[in-house]
Amino acid sequence: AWKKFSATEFKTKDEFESEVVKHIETTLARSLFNCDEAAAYGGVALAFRDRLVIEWNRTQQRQSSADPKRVYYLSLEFLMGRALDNAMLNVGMKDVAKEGLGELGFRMEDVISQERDAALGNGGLGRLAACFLDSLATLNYPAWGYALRYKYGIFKQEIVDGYQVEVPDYWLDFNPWEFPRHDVTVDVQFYGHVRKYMDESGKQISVWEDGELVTAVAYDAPIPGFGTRTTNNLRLWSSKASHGEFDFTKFNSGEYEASVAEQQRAETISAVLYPNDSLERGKELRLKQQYFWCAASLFDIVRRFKKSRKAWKEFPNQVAIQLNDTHPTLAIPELMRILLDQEGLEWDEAWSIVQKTFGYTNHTVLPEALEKWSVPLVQHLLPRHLQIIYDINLNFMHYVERNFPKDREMLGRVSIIEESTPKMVRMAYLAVIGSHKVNGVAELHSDLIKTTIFKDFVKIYGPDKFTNVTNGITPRRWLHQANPRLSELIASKLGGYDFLRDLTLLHKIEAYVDDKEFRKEFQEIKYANKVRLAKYTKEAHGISVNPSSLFDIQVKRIHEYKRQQLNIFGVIYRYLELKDMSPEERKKVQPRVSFFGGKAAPGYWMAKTIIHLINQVGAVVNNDKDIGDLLKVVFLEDYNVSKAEIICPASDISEHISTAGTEASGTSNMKFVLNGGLVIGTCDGANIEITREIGEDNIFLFGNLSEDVEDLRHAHTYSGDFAIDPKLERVFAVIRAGRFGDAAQFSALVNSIVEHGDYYLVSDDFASYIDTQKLIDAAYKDQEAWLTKTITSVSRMGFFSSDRCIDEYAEMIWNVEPLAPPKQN
Ligand code: DL6
Repeated sequence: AWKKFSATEFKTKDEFESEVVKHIETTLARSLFNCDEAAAYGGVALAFRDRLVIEWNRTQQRQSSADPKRVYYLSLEFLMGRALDNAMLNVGMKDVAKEGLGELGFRMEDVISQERDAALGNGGLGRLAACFLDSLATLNYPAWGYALRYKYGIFKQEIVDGYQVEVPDYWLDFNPWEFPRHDVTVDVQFYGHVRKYMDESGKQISVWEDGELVTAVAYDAPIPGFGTRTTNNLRLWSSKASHGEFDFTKFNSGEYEASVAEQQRAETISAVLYPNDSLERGKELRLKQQYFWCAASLFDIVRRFKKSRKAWKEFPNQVAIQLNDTHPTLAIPELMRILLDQEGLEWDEAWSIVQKTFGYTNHTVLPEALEKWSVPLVQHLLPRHLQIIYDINLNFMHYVERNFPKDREMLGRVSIIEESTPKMVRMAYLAVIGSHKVNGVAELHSDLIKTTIFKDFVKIYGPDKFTNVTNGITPRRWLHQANPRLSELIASKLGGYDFLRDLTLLHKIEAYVDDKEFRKEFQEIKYANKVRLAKYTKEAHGISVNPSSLFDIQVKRIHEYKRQQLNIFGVIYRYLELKDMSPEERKKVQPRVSFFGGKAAPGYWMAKTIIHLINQVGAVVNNDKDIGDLLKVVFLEDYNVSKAEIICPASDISEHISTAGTEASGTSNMKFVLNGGLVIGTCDGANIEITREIGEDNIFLFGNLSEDVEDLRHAHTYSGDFAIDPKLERVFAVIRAGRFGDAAQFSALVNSIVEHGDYYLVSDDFASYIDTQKLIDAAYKDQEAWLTKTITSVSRMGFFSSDRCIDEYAEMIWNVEPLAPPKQN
């Protein structure tokens, strides 16, 4: 087993049991005679929490006294999932706990499953942030995460009559992992106006006056590293009225609603996570959320820095702030405001500090996802910040004018202010200008941002400002926790669990690729994981699937660019081919289960239509007696992190089939391969680097390349001879004929391809997709060769650990060093 804590471990299972019982009986005030799984979860979580808190306090004390440079990861989303299993594994005491729980009459899996997911994110961006926190702590970096404490995380998805229905997810009923810090508060200002005057020395002073104050209250959660005592902090801000609970005067005069109105208005700020993935709608509340969180976090960061009494020029040597996408970009003018208006620095000094402090990660090139805020809205909500943004822009425009005097149009192209009606603030440009490094999240993506959205900025700043950090995943959650048997098998061959801290060690298992025993065990583990998913599918959806079938899985947010529509059209085509076959021919067919899962943004009608089509196809195919087990279609409701832990280890093939050039990286591709599944994918995002690492023979690539996309789109619209692929035409014909229910419901989806230019190139890639699926069927028949591919792939996945990412950020962007805990005897 991995080395355990020496200071805080449970010495025996009896000690563990007695602490669990103590918490059940005292903290939770439950009788042991009436102790259900929920109470058992509470007792175990609190017992482990006690362990974490000791190391958490020590880590904070250690960091305070050493006062090293710290990293602050500002992310509006942290898709954490469940905490208990992770805490047990990182602390290294799960075995003891399992035994102890058994004696108390509970199964560990049942207790773990009582915990609600902390689902404070939409998808890849938020889950990446959660993996990064795990790696930062594991690698002993002094780091804090900052986000909002949403009362409601991403909605729960229910499927009713084949349609997605959104249900609020109130996750805070019982959350033993958070600690309210009622003494750590920040008053955040909105609205009002700016008064300017000259002081005696002739310096212009700006004062942001009046407006409205809302109080941010800190809630902290411990983030334990794996195999280390470092336990970092995730600080979430909750909003409340700054003038107390409610207005007694109004209450006394019978104005009951008005008496709590201010409180409600304030609490609304941190109430709900916006459920849009890759789309910004420009709503005032969203801008309020962003500023509220940036202002509270920066106040906190500056307060910590000021304790050291260092000069301001030392700030970038003590503080690295990473902007996870443009959502925290207001932190740039906010730090300027603090330095100029509150600390009295001159512009140039303040700006130099700001640029050295921030780094910006871009996660998308999709135009609809690039944030812009209307100037009148920013003026109304944050009048002083708008002035600062205009000043930043003015200086930048002068710089560009001086350096590119011949390219007059460049000014308009790169200006932070878009000259539209109304004028808009381009947040990505502000983020680029205010940061010293800008990174993309996979090689192709990092190249694309330099040739598309930030092309001019590469000319202005030179290429060195732009860099790449290919995404990664934490092997602790996505191998050790999700697939304990595989983790154990690997450990048995490598002589321990060191590979969980250095994933490149995985390469050593390639030596076992021909080892009979190893192969057998590896195959059995995959089968057991498929049985686990089959069991879940039966329990949750009443659908029986045969674990010997090829499990084909696509789980991610539903979006046209991710092309779940290509997948389901392919499934329909497969179904039609099966129907055409004689019973004899069918006997030769490789049985397959197509699993889908993912949420659609509530306002994204096309994505919801795709979900509906998948469910309608499932209803027909799964009940067709001719087909039986040859094809099943399952939509896994309410896909989330804890379900992903069951789903990812169970794939034979997973689908990462975005239109080339649209998926910045993808991270579930990494999770599936690490767990012994192969990939069908386009040459997009991290698929390309996965191919480089595992070898072309071990991945099924298809479709057009990103460099061809623009020409194809152009041809669809202008060449006049855009013809739908005949196989796809056949699929459309049966949809139109009502084979999957009322055709009218799917006409917009079909027409987006047939009549509206097929922006996502579904038709262009369809034939190559179908052919590649056939190759997969054939390859799967040779189970031995398939197994060799999967083992080889796992052994070559070392590059995709989020630990590697964090070391790259630390070296190339943050310039921070780990602060390891002292060794214990
Ligand atoms: O970088 C994490 C993740 C990538 O793996 C996905 O490819 C990308 O789509 C996602 N981006 C977003 C964009 N949201 N915004 N803004 O979620 O980031």
